[in-house]
Amino acid sequence: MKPDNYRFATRAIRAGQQPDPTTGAIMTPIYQTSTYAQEGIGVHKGFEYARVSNPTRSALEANVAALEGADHGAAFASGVAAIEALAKLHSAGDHIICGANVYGGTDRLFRQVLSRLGLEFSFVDTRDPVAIESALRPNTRMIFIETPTNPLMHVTDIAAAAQIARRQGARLVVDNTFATPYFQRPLELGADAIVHSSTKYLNGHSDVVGGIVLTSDGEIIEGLRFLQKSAGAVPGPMDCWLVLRGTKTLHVRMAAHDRNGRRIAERLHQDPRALRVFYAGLPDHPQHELARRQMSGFGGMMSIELGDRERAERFCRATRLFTLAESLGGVESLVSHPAAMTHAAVPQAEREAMGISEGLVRLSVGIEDVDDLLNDLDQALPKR
Ligand code: P1T
Repeated sequence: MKPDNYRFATRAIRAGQQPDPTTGAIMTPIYQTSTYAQEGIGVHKGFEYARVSNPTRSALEANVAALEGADHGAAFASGVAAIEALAKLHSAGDHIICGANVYGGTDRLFRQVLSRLGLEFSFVDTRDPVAIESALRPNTRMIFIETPTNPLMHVTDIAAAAQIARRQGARLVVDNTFATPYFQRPLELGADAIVHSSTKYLNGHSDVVGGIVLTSDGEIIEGLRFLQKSAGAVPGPMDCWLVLRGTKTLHVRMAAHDRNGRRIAERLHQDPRALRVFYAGLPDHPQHELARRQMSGFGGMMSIELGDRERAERFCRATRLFTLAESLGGVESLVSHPAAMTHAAVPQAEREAMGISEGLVRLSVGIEDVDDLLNDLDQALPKR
């Protein structure tokens, strides 16, 4: 199929997948093989060794590329492996601007691993395009943003960041894990590449760790394919197959996450026990208008400020449906404490300065019955 001719739901279910040429199997087989027979030296069917390529992985890459409106996809063994590969397109002495608030593991990778290898990083509040502009150096090669951010739901103007990147001759990379292509398509706003932790909404069932990069830039995809082959952080075929099964219902799940997310954010917003609710869909979110412009929905991620660690702990102990766990984006609802869990690796001063406090808890609203979720939050919120 030519995916461009179809709308989102059709692409989610069909793009990248043809009936298996040998059997007619409708579902892409799990090509659980490490290697492929060759007819003669250098004569093969396009597959030589599974680190380099695998048909199940190729199907997933084509599927998610079609959802993001990209020409190419490159799948990795985890979200952070995908982000590492993007950074490794660059060399010692190159400078990368990273959003001040990103997933704690991204922050740790940049600060504690890649800085040691000579890449230079600046962490900048990318909500303000002027701050991005001021952080530019002659050697700036990449601007890396998350929007909305984990866990504070900060929103960056993707089109404005893309213009700055273009003027500089740098690449804009957007981590689109929270919004997914169902609600936000950064390439259409000028980004050069998109990265996902496919562990989250793309897979949607909390049974895989994976990452994927989508791009229409020939140089970027060539570099990523070289890194898949040379550094080898590739996903196994079973995991690719599970994500491919997940993307078939992405549109259905995201619409349900969004419905539940809006209801819950609105209810929490009216509840004095939640001191602040961070959700881009609330009219009092400082960047609500921008979020409405560049996103078509707000999904199921939000954070709430409960005041102090003791209240946060009481809340996390008291929820019955919202399970205390790392990760997000599955059909089941989860709660987490960013300061102690997902963002523990971020230097404490920076964490506190941006508002990842000891009283902050993050909700990944699932697609259970919303009244059950509302009741669970109501019984768990600590009295003031
Ligand atoms: O966990 P992994 O698949 O390696 O993905 C890393 C990652 C990248 N980008 C964003 C926005 C993320 O949220 C994550 C992973 N986040 C969690 C595990 C979490 O609980 O926030």
